[in-house]
Parts: sequence; structure tokens; C-alpha cells
Amino acid sequence: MHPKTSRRDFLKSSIYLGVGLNLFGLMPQLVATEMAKSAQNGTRYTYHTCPRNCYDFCSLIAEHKDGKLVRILGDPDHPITAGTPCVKGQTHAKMHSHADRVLYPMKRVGKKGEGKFVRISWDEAYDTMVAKMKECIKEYGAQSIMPYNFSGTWTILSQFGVPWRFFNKVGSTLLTYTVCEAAGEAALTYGYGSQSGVEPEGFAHTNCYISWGCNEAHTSVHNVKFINAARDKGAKLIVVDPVRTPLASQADCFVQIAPGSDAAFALGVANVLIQKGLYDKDFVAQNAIGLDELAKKAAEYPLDRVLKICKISEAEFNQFIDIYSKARPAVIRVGFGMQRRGQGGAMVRAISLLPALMGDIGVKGGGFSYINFAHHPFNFDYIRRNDLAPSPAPRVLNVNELGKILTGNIPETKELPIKFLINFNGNPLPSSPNINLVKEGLSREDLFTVVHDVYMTDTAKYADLLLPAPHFLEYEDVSVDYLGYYIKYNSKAYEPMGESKPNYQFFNELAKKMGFTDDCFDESPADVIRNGLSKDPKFAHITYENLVKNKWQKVELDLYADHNFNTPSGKIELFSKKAVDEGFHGVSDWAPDTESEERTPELFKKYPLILLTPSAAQLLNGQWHNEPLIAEVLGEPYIIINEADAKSRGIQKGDFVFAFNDRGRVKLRAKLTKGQVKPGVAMSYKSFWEKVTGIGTINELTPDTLTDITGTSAFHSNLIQIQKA
Ligand SMILES: Nc1nc2c(c(=O)[nH]1)N[C@H]1C(S)=C(S)[C@@H](COP(=O)(O)OP(=O)(O)OC[C@H]3O[C@@H](n4cnc5c(=O)[nH]c(N)nc54)[C@H](O)[C@@H]3O)O[C@H]1N2
Ligand SMILES: Nc1nc2c(c(=O)[nH]1)N[C@H]1C(S)=C(S)[C@@H](COP(=O)(O)OP(=O)(O)OC[C@H]3O[C@@H](n4cnc5c(=O)[nH]c(N)nc54)[C@H](O)[C@@H]3O)O[C@H]1N2
Ligand SMILES: [Mo]
Repeated sequence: MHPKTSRRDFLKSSIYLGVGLNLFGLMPQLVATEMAKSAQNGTRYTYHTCPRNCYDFCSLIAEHKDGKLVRILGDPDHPITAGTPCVKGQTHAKMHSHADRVLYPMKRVGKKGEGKFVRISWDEAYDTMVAKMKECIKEYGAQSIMPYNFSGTWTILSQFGVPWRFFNKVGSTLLTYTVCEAAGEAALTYGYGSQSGVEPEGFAHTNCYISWGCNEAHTSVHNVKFINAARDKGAKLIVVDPVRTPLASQADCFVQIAPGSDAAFALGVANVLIQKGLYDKDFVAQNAIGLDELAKKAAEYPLDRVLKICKISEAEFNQFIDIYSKARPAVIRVGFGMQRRGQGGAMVRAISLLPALMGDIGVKGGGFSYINFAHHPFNFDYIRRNDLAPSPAPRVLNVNELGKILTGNIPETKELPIKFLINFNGNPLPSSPNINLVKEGLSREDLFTVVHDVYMTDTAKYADLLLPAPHFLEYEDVSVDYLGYYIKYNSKAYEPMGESKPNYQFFNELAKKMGFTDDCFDESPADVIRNGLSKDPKFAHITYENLVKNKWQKVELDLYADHNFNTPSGKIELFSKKAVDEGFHGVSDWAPDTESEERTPELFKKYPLILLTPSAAQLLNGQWHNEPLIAEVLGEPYIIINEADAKSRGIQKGDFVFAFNDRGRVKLRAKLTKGQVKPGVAMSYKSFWEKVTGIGTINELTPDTLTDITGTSAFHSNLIQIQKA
């Protein structure tokens, strides 16, 4: 930053840059100085944790003057946030007092989707819900009731705890938590007995950072400074992605791989490392089982086959081998985004074999990073009160099939339809796959939909009852981050605005109105946290009081350093019998994607472009799109295509195009590129709101098919065609 740039200018410019800047070292000082100055004139500061479902879970400081929120800063003391929130975090002050906030309970007066409501009281809202639910239970059984939730507030009280006490007690249908990263978690667990990997502080000690299907500059901006710290010491940077991401532009080696081909690439790499004896023989002999099976599978991926499947050059492949085989330790950061495709589980399994082969596991600065969970100090059975659920357990449907569920397009709901839906922490209309089907479901006159949200969202327009949720500055809660190993506290700075109620208050009150008398519905937020903490001695310092006092607590884990793995053999399993028993390949394998030239040739003839829909830097899924400053920077929705694909379709720079397939059609501006994507691949950011753009949204096109392992979403296994509008 130029020394003369004021902080205000800086905030503005960093918003326009759209990425968090690497100001490690500089920013904390600046914030601390400003805080000290302001405190003298009566300014008040409160400490918070951004609870959105994002890798970084920033530690934030809210600055208040004369009882009013002035601005949001990053906490200079937190080792990962280190003084800078992301571009979105900087606008939390705007989001707090946003004109779009739902402030009172409302009931629908117009048609579903029209967004016409009148104000009612909470009493009327509760009475209506209770009467409807009781009617549903009497006529169809409790499984005609269902929640939908995901990324809104990723916290213990509001997301993982109290709401489930309610749904368990009701005995409603439940949904899987497989929108996002579950296939990769299962894949890593087969090999390592855990999904947890290196903490970001460890990246700074690596000699080679591999960003594999992860766009850190958009989705985990604080990660970037640790990459830079390693690079300052001479570490190499490799990026494996079909899209030239911001990091790819700076990489020592960029493998611009064909979408869905990663398992073939990783097995091809393993083949060379084994054939040429470049792997760590001692480490593997002592700590892993299944080398023979891996070698046999990898031998099916000789160079020419890999180059053909991955559509890369020999030079790209050799450069990867050259850097990776020499730089020890190396760390592979596996993105969630990449595994959201038909073969997502197999892809992550194949990639995860490489750090074991190279002896990088349990070494400082080496291994893999995906999602960290080993530091989770909460007893889920307690915070969810799973003991309240009826026996036999109610059905669990796949969240990615929301459209099919609501329209009776799966056998379970054909037989017993969903009649009552409670949406909280979720906005499926821009964010679910195949949303035209979701819309059809939400339009059903015989479906009663409750939406509890902070803002008037696209989904809210389909509510029969719309209920106000507060901004996170208005309630206390605890987050467990999954990039690092932190447990983080969020304090309450203001009373809930209007008549909004935090998720936990809403569900506790609803439970009582339903006549549930279990003590847990009276437990205070502090007590849920106190009583929900695990008694394991490694979490002894994680107490409610310590969290309030210290803002966060870290769990120090030297993961895998003892070379003990929680697998059936106690070793790293390059071959997993458990995987075979559960119906998967013992090592991993490549197979053509669920929508692809090889697997669905007829579909490919009609729709020859693979559409990727990853994260925009300025949004969190769809969240923030209703903030004008953010929407202005994002601009109108666009699709990036290669110049060659544009030329063959007569599309010029800036033309409007229709992107379409059998699921829907969306009008977008075409952006042409020479190399950001290769021919045959298109890219458009996920979850823009129809309400903001005035046109459709990209999830009209995305499929509700599922990944190989765990039935996670397969958003990116998506064939489309485009034509000039
Ligand atoms: N095309 C495409 N689509 C995708 C993906 C993709 O890669 N491509 N990725 C998917 C992924 S990874 C995810 S995680 C999902 C996310 O799917 P969703 O969670 O459905 O999407 P969000 O847009 O994050 O919406 C969260 C909503 O919760 C609300 N909210 C925030 N705080 C609270 C609160 O305290 N209480 C209540 N009641 N509500 C609150 C927000 O205002 C917002 O409307 O999207 C998926 N969608
Ligand atoms: N700014 C911002 N931050 C976010 C979010 C957001 O929407 N915006 N969402 C949050 C959430 S809920 C999540 S789950 C995470 C997601 O975080 P990431 O995993 O980083 O995000 P994505 O943007 O979904 O996808 C990452 C990359 O996967 C690539 N990819 C797609 N298919 C393939 C493939 O077949 N092979 C390879 N090698 N790469 C592929 C895409 O091109 C993209 O560059 O980010 C979180 N943080
Ligand atoms: Mo996600």
C-alpha cells in the first residue's frame, strides 16, 4: 500500500481489486494505531467472528461511535486474519443495516414467488406454524416436515446445535449435509483415517505449495499470505486447475487440466514416481500399506494415456514431476470446488496418495490440506440431542435433490410428499442445483414454506411465512474454523434489529409452542456451549469462559507426527479394503465424468461445453449479492469462453449469449479469453440472485446428479451449449 493512501481509500481500492491483499505485518500495526487513537474519543470496539461458511472465519473488530456501528476491521491479533477482513467482511457494517433486512414476521398475500407480504406478530406466526405442523403430522406423519439449511451461519448454536433438537424431537425428514465437501472428506478418511490436514500456519514452512482445484485468492484470501511467506523463502508454487486462477498466473507450474481428469493425472504422476524410484521408499515401507496395488493401478496410466485424458502437454506433465519430486516437503491444498463432480471422491483419493508416496505426511510444511475437523471440541450428540429422535430414525434425503424431493420426483416423496418446509441458513434458489425444479416445488400450493432469513432473498419470495433472523453482530455464538485449528467466539454488540430472533431462540420457542417440555429447550446459549464441550483432556482449555475472554482458542495438534493413523491397519492405506467393502475402488481410478463426451456422447453432441461454476471473490455463495457496492463490482452476470469457441459460434466480444441445456436457459454477457479457459470449457460464477440481476441464474443449468462417494453435489459435471442471443 502506498504510504499516503488513507485507510478509507485502501478499503475502497481493495474492494475494487476484489481480493484480500497481502499486508501481513503492516496491517495489524495500522489497525492497532487507529484503534488506540479512536478509543480516546469514546469509540467502542467489540470482537466478532465472521460466521459464514468460508475457510477463513475471520476475527473481526466492530467499531462503534455514539451507539452506531461505524466500520468493521480485521483483528490484528489473530494469526490468520492478521488485521484484514476480506472484501466481503469489510462491508459487514453495510450488511448490518441493509435496506433488504427482514425485520418483522410476515405472511404471504400475493402468489408464491411474487414476494408480497403483510406484517404479522410472532404469536400469529407461531400459531400458524404449530397448527400447520400438527395438521401435517396427523394426516401424513412427521416426515412430511423437512428443514433446508446450509451456509448462512456456520456456528454451534445456530447451525449444528439447537435447530436439530427441534427437528429430532419432531421426527421430521432430515437432509444430508452433502452440498459442499463430503466426497473429499470420505476419500481422505479411507487413506488416512481422518480428513484433517496441515494448518495454514504450516504452509509457510513448505518448499512446494500445490493449489489443486482451489481458488484461494477468491475463497480463502488469508491463505495467500502463507503461500507468499513460503515463496519468499524460495518455495515453488504449482496450480492444477482448468481455469487460470489468480494464483495460476503467478505459478512456477500451471497444469491447465481438463475438468474431471485429475484422478488420471494423479495416478499418472504416481506411476512415474514409482517407476523411476523417486518416491520415499523408507517412509512408505514403514508407514503405508498397499504400494503394490497402487503401483498396479498407476501402471494403467502411462504418459500418453494421461496426456490424452487430461488434455495437457508432455512439457506440463514433466514440469510437474520435476518440481514435485524434488521439493520436500510439499503440501497439496485440495479445494472443495474440484470434487463437486461425478468422480469427485475418486479424484481426491487419487490426489491424496501423492503426499504419502513422497513421505510428506507428519512433516512440518508437508502433507495435504482439505478440511480440518480433528480439533472439533463439541459433542454433537449432546448439542443436537440425537437422543430425542424417534426410533426407527426418520428418513434422510439428499439435499442436492431438493427439486426432485419437493416435486415428488424420487420414490420416497412420491409416496410421502413434503408438506411443510422450514428454510433457515439457506437460500436454495440461487444456490441449489437445477433450480427450475426447486422453483416448481416451491410453487406448489399444497406446500407450506417458512423462510427464516436476515434478508429478502430469492427463496424468501416463495415463503408462506417469512421470519426475521438477526445479523451476527446481534447474537452470541461459537464457530469452529476448518482452515486452521481455532475455536472462535462471536460476541453480541447490538440487540436483534426489529423483531428478529436468532436461530436458536426461534427453534427453542417453536419447540415450546409445539408443547415440547424437554429441559433442553430452556438451556441458555452459554449452557449449550458449556455442556456441549467434549471432556477430552486435549480440549481442557476450551471453555466458554476462555472463549469469551480470549476471543478464540487454538487446539495444538501435531497431526500424523506420531505416524499413527486411524485406519483399520493403523497405517496409511494406499489400498483400502474398507473402500472395497463399501463398493469403491481399493486405490482409486479415473472414469469419465457423469456428463461427458465419453459417458454421454448423445448429450455431448447437443451440449459440447463443460460449464464450471466456481466461487466469485465478492460473494459467499449467493450472500452479499444484494449489497449494491458488491453487486456493482461484480457487474452483470457473464460467462467466460475461449475465443475459439466464440469464433465457431459467431460470438463477438461483449455479445449477449444464451447458455442452455435440458435443465434451463440463461442470458449472459460473453467474455472471450485466449487462455483463462481452454476450448471446450466455460466458466460462470455461482449463485447470483435473480432479484439483483433481473434475469435467471446459472444454477438453472447445473445438474442434481451426485458424486461417486457420499452423494455430494456434482455442480461442475455440467454440459451446456451457448449461442448468440
Ligand atoms: N453452481 C454452483 N452452485 C453452488 C456451488 C457451486 O460450486 N456451484 N457450491 C455450493 C456450496 S459449496 C454451498 S456451501 C451451497 C450454499 O448454499 P446455501 O447455504 O443455500 O446458500 P447461501 O447463498 O450461502 O445462503 C445462505 C443464506 O443464509 C442466510 N443467513 C445468514 N445468517 C443467517 C442466520 O443467522 N439465520 C438464518 N435463518 N439465516 C441466515 C443468508 O442471508 C443467506 O440467504 O451453494 C452451493 N451452490
Ligand atoms: N469469495 C468466496 N469465498 C468462498 C465462497 C464463495 O462463494 N466466495 N464459498 C465458500 C464455500 S461454501 C466453499 S465450499 C469454498 C470453496 O472454495 P474452493 O474450493 O476454492 O472454490 P471453488 O471456487 O468452488 O472451486 C475451486 C476451483 O476448482 C476448480 N475446478 C473445477 N473443476 C475442476 C476439476 O475437475 N479439476 C480441478 N483440478 N479443478 C477444478 C475451479 O476451476 C476453481 O478454480 O469457498 C468458501 N469461500
Ligand atoms: Mo461450500
